[in-house]
Amino acid sequence: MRILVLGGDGYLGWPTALHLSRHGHDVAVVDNFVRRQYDFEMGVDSLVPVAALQRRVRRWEEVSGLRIETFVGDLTDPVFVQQTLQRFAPESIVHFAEQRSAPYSMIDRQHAVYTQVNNVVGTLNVLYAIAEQDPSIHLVKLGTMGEYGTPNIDIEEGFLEVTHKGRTDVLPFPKQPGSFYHLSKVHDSHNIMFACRIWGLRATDLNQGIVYGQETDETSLHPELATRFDYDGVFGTVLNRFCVQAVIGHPLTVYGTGGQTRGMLDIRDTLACVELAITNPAATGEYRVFNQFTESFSVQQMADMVAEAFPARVRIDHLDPPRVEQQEHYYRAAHTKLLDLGLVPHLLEASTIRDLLAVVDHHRDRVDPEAIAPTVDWRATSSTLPTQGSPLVVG
Ligand code: NAD
Ligand code: USQ
Repeated sequence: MRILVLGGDGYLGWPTALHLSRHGHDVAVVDNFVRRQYDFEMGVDSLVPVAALQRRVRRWEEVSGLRIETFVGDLTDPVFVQQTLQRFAPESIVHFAEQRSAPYSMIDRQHAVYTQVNNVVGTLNVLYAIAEQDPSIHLVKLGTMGEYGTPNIDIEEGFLEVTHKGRTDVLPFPKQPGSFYHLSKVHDSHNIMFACRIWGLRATDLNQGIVYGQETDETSLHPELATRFDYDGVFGTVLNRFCVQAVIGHPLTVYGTGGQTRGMLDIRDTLACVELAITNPAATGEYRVFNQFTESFSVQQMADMVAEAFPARVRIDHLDPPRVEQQEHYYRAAHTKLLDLGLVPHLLEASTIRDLLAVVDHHRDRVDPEAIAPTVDWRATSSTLPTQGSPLVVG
């Protein structure tokens, strides 16, 4: 299949592109490198060094004999999006290309607006380009489990049967997201569902949980095929951060009580899930939702697991919570649709954490301990207006 991977220079997009290429698909990647620019803006860096995209692609051709085409540009530019679809003529598009950090979106007004414009406008441009060029292209879009929030009822996969005043319907599951970033995904979901309804497009919204891990079968073939690994207070995700903290002897940073429970998955399962969605496409006009995670854990459980897997003593601190979120709550979310399609999950075991600790240990000299503390406060409402020379010159 011809597959266009949007955001193919990122943490998940790059290993997904390699995986699909190795599995016989014709792959091209799109990126505008804005993720690398956020690092410059924040003064942080990926723990694992990442080669330039052009270099990665050359190395992949050398190692595998397979070509990956690259398109450099911004999805918020509709001409670029249309031309890219015309040139590559994909059968499937996997869309990872969004600003994906909740804390980044909560820095101030400017970052909230940037996040929503980048994500919502980029996705709209993709929908229009598909509708105008070839409505049979299957869009596989990365959403998030955080769209649902933490309701006091079981979370279903996208839709809920509701009986109200004697009448019954199947409606989108209520959304209670916890950041302007997570809200951007809700807006995307509504736009995609609407486009499927009015133009007969077909799309799969992958409501993904938090990903952990760094190595995949393909990225481990050469150091220049490695994917990024974020551990800083803005882009680092919880389990990856705890592994870095353990290795450098920093107390694990549990926010509040640590009762926050989230769906999690191994990076290798992200690749498998995306491939399953592509090879079992949605029908014409169908908008479907898969909950893409394999297990759920509380933040405290994750901290305990890392502490147990680490050979030396690990201190666990409970920080004043920087986010506004429920700390003790009910959490049970359905996630059967990908299993039904054949997903065989990599579950989180002590050996998985030890493998991740080994990756971190290999790069421990690159850790900047000053990047670890959380710096973004959900309650602050700074709304500085853009000035000339504003640090946010993205997109
Ligand atoms: P990432 O930031 O590492 O990768 C995203 C890539 O998209 C980057 O390379 C960035 O440069 C590119 N990009 C962003 N805006 C763009 C634009 N306007 N035009 C072109 N390229 C653009 O993020 P990731 O961790 O790989 O996440 C990928 C997707 O998966 C995101 O949509 C994210 O919301 C979703 N997701 C991630 C996780 C996770 O734990 N990492 C969990 C659930 C969902
Ligand atoms: N947390 C801590 N300590 C830390 C870091 C995080 O206690 O040092 C807590 C947070 O308060 C939160 C939970 O851990 O309760 C998860 O935080 P996170 O930063 O790992 O994940 P989140 O902000 O939800 O975002 C990440 C990705 C995002 C994706 C989302 C999936 O960055 O792109 O959409 O996971 S989900 O959580 O299912 O919405």
